[in-house]
Amino acid sequence: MTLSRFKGSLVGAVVADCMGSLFEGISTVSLSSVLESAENLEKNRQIQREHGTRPADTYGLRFTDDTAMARSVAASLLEKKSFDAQDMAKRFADEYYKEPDRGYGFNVVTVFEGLKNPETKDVYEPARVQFGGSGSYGNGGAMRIAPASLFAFARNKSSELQDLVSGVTRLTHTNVLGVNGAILEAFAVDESLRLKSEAVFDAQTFLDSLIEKMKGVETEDDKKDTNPESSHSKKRKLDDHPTPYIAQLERIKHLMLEDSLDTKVVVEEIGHDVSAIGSVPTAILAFLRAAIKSIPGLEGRNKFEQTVLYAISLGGDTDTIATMAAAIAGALYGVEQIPEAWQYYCEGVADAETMAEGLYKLEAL
Ligand code: F2R
Ligand code: MG
Ligand code: MG
Ligand code: MG
Repeated sequence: MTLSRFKGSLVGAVVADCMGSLFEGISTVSLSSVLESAENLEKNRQIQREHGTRPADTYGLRFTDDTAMARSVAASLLEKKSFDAQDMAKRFADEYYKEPDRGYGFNVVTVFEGLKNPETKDVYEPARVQFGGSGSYGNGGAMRIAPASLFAFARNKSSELQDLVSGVTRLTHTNVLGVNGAILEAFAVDESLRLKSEAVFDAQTFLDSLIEKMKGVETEDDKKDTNPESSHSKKRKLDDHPTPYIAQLERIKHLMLEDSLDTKVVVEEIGHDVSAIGSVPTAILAFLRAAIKSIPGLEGRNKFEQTVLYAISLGGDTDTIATMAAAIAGALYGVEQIPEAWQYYCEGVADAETMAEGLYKLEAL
């Protein structure tokens, strides 16, 4: 296991969040517009290198809530060298109050208010009472979870990853769909790290391993409450499905192999919204599709670049789907595949590298 793959995961997640944020909330996104935004960064970087100046029209891309929260997860795990719910909850809330304009989910801010309230004794309470007690099923747990996979991997504690992820996620998201989405994303990053090299990657095996692991997760808690009014999951008839994430992964098994795959089909069958069930599987599909096929229009781009650009082109919750896909892809391909221009113009890259280094250096227990 190389340091490059730890950096690939965290730096990858940051650049994908920054680049994806330009399209967040746009339902139909053309691949050419995504490509153009990447080419702009690359051209500007070229000019900047040649002339030693920053072109006037060049802006730096800001990271969003996805990265803000991932940084808190990493910082807390690094400082405490174990999971400390109080410390992590405090970091989430402090970070939000320091920079509330990072594009947070509309309801999760109520959790931060609860966490700031001195009357709150149990840090899990504010999240538990969200949405009339059913808890959030948003993708805010999954979008920030990659550092937990790296932490568990470095500590040689991957057997405890599920519990760690559940603890980190339930600080803001207690709905079973929110929690299990974060667990699936964390498993996917772990699975990537575990591969000896890109050369031995097999999409079918990767997916089968995730399905096997999710069987242990979803069959345990299939009777727990999910919100019956969820329009996101109703669309895909997943509300009464006993194992909704496994159902999504089974769909991906077929979709990833299609000769040509229409974005509309991906959106209808898998989703691209802010729910975890409608975005974590989408991120996994983007990673797998780019790994096994050359994405039309992206020929000549490496696998990491194809993953990110394709993920953004699926539209909807683009920053989050891209950041989750990139965390998985970067953990396999390494930081060398992330274009220098992307790293140069995206905020938070240097910190992501430092955090990846810190996690990598943690001693195995
Ligand atoms: N919020 C956004 N994007 C929109 C605004 C961004 C724009 N750039 C701006 O600055 O204004 N993006 C971020 O939010 C997503 C993660 O959200 P998270 O952390 O899961 O938040 P929340 O509020 O808990 O859930 C999101 C929404 O899902 C629906 N929902 C969740 N659980 C529900 C339940 N049990 N019943 C009914 N609805 C439920 C609600 O609509 C929530 O508001 C990421 O995309 C991140 O990038
Ligand atoms: Mg498209
Ligand atoms: Mg965001
Ligand atoms: Mg988002």
